[in-house]
Amino acid sequence: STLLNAARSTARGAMNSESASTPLQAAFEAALQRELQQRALVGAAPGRDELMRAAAAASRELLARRWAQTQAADARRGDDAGCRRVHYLSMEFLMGRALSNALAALRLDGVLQAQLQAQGQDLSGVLEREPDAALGNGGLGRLAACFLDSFAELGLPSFGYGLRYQYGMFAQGIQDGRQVESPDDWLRLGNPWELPRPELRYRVGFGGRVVVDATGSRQWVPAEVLVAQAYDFIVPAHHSERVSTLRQWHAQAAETIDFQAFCRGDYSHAASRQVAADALNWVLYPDDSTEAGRELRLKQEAFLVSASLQDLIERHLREGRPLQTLGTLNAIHLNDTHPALAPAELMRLLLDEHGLPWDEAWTLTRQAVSYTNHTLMPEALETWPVRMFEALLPRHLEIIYEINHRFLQELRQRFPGDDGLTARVSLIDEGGTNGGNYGGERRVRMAALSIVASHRVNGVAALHSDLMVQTIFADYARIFPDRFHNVTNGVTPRRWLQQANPALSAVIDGQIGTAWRQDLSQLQQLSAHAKDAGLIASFRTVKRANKQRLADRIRRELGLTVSVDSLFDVQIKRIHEYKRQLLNLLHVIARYQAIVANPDGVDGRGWVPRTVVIAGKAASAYHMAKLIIQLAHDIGRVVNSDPRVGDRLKLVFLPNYGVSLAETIIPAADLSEQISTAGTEASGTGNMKFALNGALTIGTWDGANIEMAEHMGVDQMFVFGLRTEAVAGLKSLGYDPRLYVEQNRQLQAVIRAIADGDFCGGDTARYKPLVDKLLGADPYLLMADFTDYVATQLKVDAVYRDPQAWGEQTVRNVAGMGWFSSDRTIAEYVERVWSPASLKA
Ligand code: NBG
Repeated sequence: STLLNAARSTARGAMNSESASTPLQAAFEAALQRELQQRALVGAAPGRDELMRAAAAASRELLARRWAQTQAADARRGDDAGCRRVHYLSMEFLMGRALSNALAALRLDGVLQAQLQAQGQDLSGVLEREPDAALGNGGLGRLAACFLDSFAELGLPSFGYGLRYQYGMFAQGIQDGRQVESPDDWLRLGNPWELPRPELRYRVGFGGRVVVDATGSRQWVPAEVLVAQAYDFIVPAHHSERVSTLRQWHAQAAETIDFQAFCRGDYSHAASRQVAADALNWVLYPDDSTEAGRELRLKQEAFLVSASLQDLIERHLREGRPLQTLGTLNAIHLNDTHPALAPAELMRLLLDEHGLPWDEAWTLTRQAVSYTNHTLMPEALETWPVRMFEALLPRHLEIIYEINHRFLQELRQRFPGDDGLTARVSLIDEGGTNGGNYGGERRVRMAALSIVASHRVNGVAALHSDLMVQTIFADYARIFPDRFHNVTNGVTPRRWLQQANPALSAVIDGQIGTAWRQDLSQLQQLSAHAKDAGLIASFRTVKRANKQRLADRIRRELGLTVSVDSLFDVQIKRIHEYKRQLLNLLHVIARYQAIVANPDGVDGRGWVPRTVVIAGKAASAYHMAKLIIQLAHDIGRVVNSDPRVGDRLKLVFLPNYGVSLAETIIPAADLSEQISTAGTEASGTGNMKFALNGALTIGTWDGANIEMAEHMGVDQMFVFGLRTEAVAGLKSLGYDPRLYVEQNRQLQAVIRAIADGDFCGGDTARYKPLVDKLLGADPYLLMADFTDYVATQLKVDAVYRDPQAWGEQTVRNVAGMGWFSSDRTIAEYVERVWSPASLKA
């Protein structure tokens, strides 16, 4: 793509002048000294926390200059730059740590390391003091963070827009094998990365009523007004001096104190507005793929949308551009439906604040807005009660009604007599049919609003995009055939290979040079060397060191010793029934029983030793998911202490999964578990990170696993299980899980062990809900896929026994991952969704 090429040639220029980085180093050293002095710590021995914050502040200072340059360059860019300025609206950005990324981008890691050595500290110990910015739940939020990295790398004029949550994703503790949640107070010591922007403030209203004046024009008079204040989080490019911006909104009361009440001594009343505003900043809703049906959540969404769009319009006008070019020069992207109020708010601003007529406002809105869907789970499709809109967003509701009226009117002309269609696609669910359990309440369908108001809608992997138009959005796809596209997800190679796995990166550099860091497709060159014993040996040496690091951590945290000679078999992601961590556990039990019955292996060749590692959080109200975590702990306790088993099998649950933990686990994995029921995982991005780090995948024909298999060669992956059509076919025939259990004695023994409480001292009640569900409905077809899964695990063992074969396959996996860079993903978004040309198509 032109954008990719342009970015790469700028970077070549920047990289050639490597010696010019000396002033940068000097500036960094000076800034670091100043920071330490300001903390009055020079002379005394500063602790690792102070060093971390001083280093962060010093790098931020350098990045702030790049920020100013980037902004100035974007403001000067011509209207025909070939790309619109992108505004990526997301309720989640799962950034993780920033310091090591900033240092790598500035090429200052060595400088800091030297400085720290002088203080008797090591770099990694200091880097680890930084708390994760965990302002997201899982894949959707981490994808947004990878996109910011690629925005910078590709030099795309852009803003990420999000909320500055006081508490991010909860911290997961384990007590007696059960998940306990505690708040994640990540801002406790401040955030060295953010630049407060006190001059950027916008008013956001809630409640009140709509008044009509003598001319018939409508104005919203909100009952409550909050102020959104901006904080900028800077994300650096690695191969140029560009940075991208994540602008996060913080809510404040318009008048923070009721002074009359204060003077009366009524302090709680005096503070009440501030308290109400703070509720919006409070917490990230910790739900993944489920609807968070709370008024506060709707207010958070409206707040994000309104502040971001006011900021966009302000900038557009400040740059001297007429409102009429708003849509051709700006893209507003909805990361799932959470910011789906954007089209309604944009219409309101254009109609009520800027006086545009409806048709013109609608054209601009449709040009600007695009939407990515991230899940097919019907229960995750956001809808809000009309009643809640009436109370909080009365003017937005009027606008949504009007959009709907015009949309349905057009439909009645195009498809006369098809009342079923209009009821199905209406922006308003009249009878609460969505999910069926809302007691007949009328609701606004946010996905419908997103589709109708967008010029582009996309899914996140080929299969998902196909299923999207065949299932949940089939009616809309018939109505708007040109609107739907696919853009397969990707991950940033900077964080997920270069930083997470410096040793493997060095091996790759040695084989093919360093260009892959910027152009991941270069990895393809490795396939010519896949049989090279020297390369395979280097891959293995690196893997072993990474496994040792993880083993050390497991011993430190859990007091458990695992062997680095064992195959590290890893599943890390949110705990969800469709992701089937339970299927993984069933295999662990089956293997355990087989080891006990045949300690020397079924064929007398012994067992390939395995360490099964699981990590992930369960939504706090998701009972089944929490039960799965508990089962993993119960099984682990029994298996790990059984002297008959020894190193042949260990089961480890690492608590408090997050970005930083993933950066340690992924480089150490031999096997990546991507085992969702076919047709349920929209894409997955963990699957990509593992393969990029030389783990082989055992996986279903689902999400982006399919495209990975196509790129590396399907023989390079361990594929098992029913495919999407077979899943659908089985369900439509009336799936009976018991039939599968009856046919498989191994499966019977596994289920019996759980039901009899073999792992929890004979407590037969504990896992009854879980067993009942498996034998009753088993909606994710674990029973149907069990046999093939276990057989495929044996194939994994067979290849692992042959180090040359395994090694060759790991090289081919890495070589095949070049396409899965988020740089490629963003280049495709530019071409298909955000380019001015996409408006003409
Ligand atoms: C998730 C999907 C993943 C996908 C990410 C990023 C939601 C709603 N969806 O499969 O489950 O990789 O989005 O697209 O979190």
